[in-house]
Amino acid sequence: MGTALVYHEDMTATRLLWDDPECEIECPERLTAALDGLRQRGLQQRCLCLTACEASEEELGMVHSPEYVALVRRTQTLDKEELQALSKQFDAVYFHPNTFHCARLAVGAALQLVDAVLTGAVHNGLALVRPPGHHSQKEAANGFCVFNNVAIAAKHAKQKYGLQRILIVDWDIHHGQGIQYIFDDDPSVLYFSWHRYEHGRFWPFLQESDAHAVGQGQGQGFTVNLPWNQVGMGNADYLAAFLHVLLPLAFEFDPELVLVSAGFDSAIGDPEGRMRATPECFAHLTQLLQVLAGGRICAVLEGGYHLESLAQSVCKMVQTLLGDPTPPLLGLMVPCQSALESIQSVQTAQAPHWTSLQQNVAPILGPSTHFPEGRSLPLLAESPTYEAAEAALSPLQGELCLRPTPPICTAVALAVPGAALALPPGVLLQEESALREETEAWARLHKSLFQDESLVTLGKILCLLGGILDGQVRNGIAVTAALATAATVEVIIQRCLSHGAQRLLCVALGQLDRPLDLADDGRVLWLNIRGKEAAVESMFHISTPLPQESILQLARTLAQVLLGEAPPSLGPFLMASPEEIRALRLLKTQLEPRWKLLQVAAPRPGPCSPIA
Ligand code: X5A
Ligand code: ZN
Repeated sequence: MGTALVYHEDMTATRLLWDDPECEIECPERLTAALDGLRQRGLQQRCLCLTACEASEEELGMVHSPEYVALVRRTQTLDKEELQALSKQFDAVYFHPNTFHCARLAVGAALQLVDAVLTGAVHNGLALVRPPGHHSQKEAANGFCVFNNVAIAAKHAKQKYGLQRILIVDWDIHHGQGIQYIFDDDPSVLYFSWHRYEHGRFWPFLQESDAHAVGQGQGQGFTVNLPWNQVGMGNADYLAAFLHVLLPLAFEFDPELVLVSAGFDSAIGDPEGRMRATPECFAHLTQLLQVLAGGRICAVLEGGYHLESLAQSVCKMVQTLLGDPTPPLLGLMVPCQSALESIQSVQTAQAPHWTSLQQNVAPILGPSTHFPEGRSLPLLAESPTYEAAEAALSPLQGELCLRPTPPICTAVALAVPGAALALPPGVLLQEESALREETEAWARLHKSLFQDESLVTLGKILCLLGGILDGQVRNGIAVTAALATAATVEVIIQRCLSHGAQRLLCVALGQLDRPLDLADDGRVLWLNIRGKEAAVESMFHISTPLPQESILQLARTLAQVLLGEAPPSLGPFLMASPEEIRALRLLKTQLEPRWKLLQVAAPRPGPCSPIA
């Protein structure tokens, strides 16, 4: 069992009892919609389902004051008018006679999930809870939140398991100011939050939600705020934030556990967020986090108010936690100007605290940078609707999303007897070969290089490739004699293209020349990691320096990761050498005009604009 799902149906037992347009969106149907979605797609059945238990008052006490806990406990016996009067004392909160029970279940669910992951019962998991938690503070309910589920879970992981570094990723569209306050001066908890901000004009209207708030005292640099100053942020903007802010810091921090404040009001269709990231984006965000902390991810539901969008996003996340391949992402991967400005503001604020940001591999863009046609700017666009996004799904996209996960994960074509590669258990050893005539036909492209043994090798590889192209096998490894490698790679590429592949990424480790007659039509992106030098032959033909690591070690790690294991931690963060930094900077400068996700810095409009 790999993934836990923690839930209790009693958490649907709290709801708004009076008229309040601000609070009515936090309704019981949120949980049932998410759960029904998981059930209908057969995902719930694949999880280890745990029934939540109430957290104890002692556990609540790790974050909240006894007086506040007593206040919430007393709401159990209040009548409607008293509940309404008490609710008014807080910002965007409602109480119900069942609030105390539900809120304790929500905390309990988060704690059980942490226990399941840290005892090794599961790799990761999701707690589906109400009420949410990330706005809640030591002595205050706030923004539909009563107890701070994720903050208590982090304290629990520190106290009970002695963890020293916990990463909290808050992708809810609101700022989890409650979590920020609780860990403000604590360097053992790195809190990352992005949120709709609009220069302070969006709820909860706090100065301390801006990028300059980085934590206090020892905790400086361990609060990371990324304010979105426009609505309409999409897949490319979210990915850019992860790639250029969160992941560099996370690798440098090297967490032992990742907690996700998983709010899905940051997805398309949500009335609160008004953003446009599609549900598939959450599969990718999850996958990017899976490389951290040995894959120990505990996600806890926060917001998410468009029932269908919420259900779909939850499903995409759970599917990824279960290890299914990520679905393709919709839309051009071009971050918008406002997103780039926000990202730069965090980088500037955090640079004093993080080595990975000081390297500043990012070139500062000149004002000539333009946006390609076809990307409407969020400001000009009307609020995107969920229905419009669904309609925009191309038939191909639909087909790709529906394609079932291949029955076989990793296959190995072993052509070198006693190959040095110690194969991890669980791989399928490929015995079959492609038909002899077919193999010979492909080999004829490279007559001189395929003889006897290498022809047998090629047959095995073609068979493996066939399995992948037919959807029977998810990925594979072929171990071949060095001599035929270049020609083999070329045949593989041609075979994929003739199958109808639109885009292929070839990553070549070590000295391997790109096949000469490869059409430079953008279908093949050739990335060679080799030697010391960096070179951009074309926008689709790139060489980068090879880090000091043995190829065999890399091959073994690669095999493990292909099988779905979490990659090993990289250990203490090492500053790249000046040589490597120079090489990477060169690559970025040259590649950026074509590859927009490399952009990290927005042109700064200043008093002295550069003269052309
Ligand atoms: C958990 C969460 C939002 C509160 C919005 C109040 N709270 N306008 O999404
Ligand atoms: Zn929210």
